[in-house]
Amino acid sequence: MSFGRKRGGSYNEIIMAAENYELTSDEIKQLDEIGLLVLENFASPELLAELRARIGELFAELGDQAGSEFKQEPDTDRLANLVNYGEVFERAIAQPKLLAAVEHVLGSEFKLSSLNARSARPNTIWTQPLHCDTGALPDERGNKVCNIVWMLDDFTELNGATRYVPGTHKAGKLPQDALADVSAPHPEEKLLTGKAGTLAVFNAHLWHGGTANRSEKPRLALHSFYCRRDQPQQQYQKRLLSEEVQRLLNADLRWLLALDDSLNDKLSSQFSGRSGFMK
Ligand SMILES: O=C(O)CCC(=O)C(=O)O
Repeated sequence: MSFGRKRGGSYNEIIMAAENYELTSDEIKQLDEIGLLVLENFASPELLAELRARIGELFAELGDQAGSEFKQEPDTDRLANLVNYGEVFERAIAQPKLLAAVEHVLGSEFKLSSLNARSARPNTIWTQPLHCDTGALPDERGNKVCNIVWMLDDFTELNGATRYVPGTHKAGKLPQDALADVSAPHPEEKLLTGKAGTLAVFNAHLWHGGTANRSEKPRLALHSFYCRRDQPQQQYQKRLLSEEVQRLLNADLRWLLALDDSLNDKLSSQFSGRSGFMK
């Protein structure tokens, strides 16, 4: 890894801290071969409680406006643009071990693309189509997108756990171009189940999607989504974060959010807003 060099005139401590978290060979193997790395008990009970409490407050406070910075999804409650809504989210996006995993997927030139919460409503039949995030395929420079799914509730066989098709991050094709029905079960799909506090780092070219929540309770996840710096952010942070929030961010978070990055301004002002499956 090539951390510790100067970026835009200042050392980037976020990235330097990530360098201290070498992934194990088994973790690298999971990311490279399956396309996903599961980190059990990653979020401490305190962090989990803080995230859940703030997200609960935001759903209540924002009401119909919840998630309005992005797109609507059937049978699902969503929040978008979460860096705008509390310091706990700044901590979530800058966890060194997670950034080390993101760096493994994307290389050292990455940024936050968006931070969303997604709650699959109970007793519903909506299944997300298999998709790659933002509909992106890797190019000659490598992977473009990496998503981290934070289980803020247990993910079970019944309550809408995420499905994925191992190895498809290397398929070089989007599921909609390869499958007759992207909403149908895939013969090789696996279900990502686990306890609240477990995280899964996805090479987001992996074919994946949320399943129907057939349980009696909502199923909540946080998605911290990163992309290569030469790609548009899914949510253009400079436009969406309030002036006050931007003023309080340190240089490292400003780098991670690409707030002082003219290439990002060019890309994200024109091309942000893409989803892998929502119009
Ligand atoms: O929340 C999940 O289970 C995964 C959601 C997902 O893949 C998405 O919204 O793009």
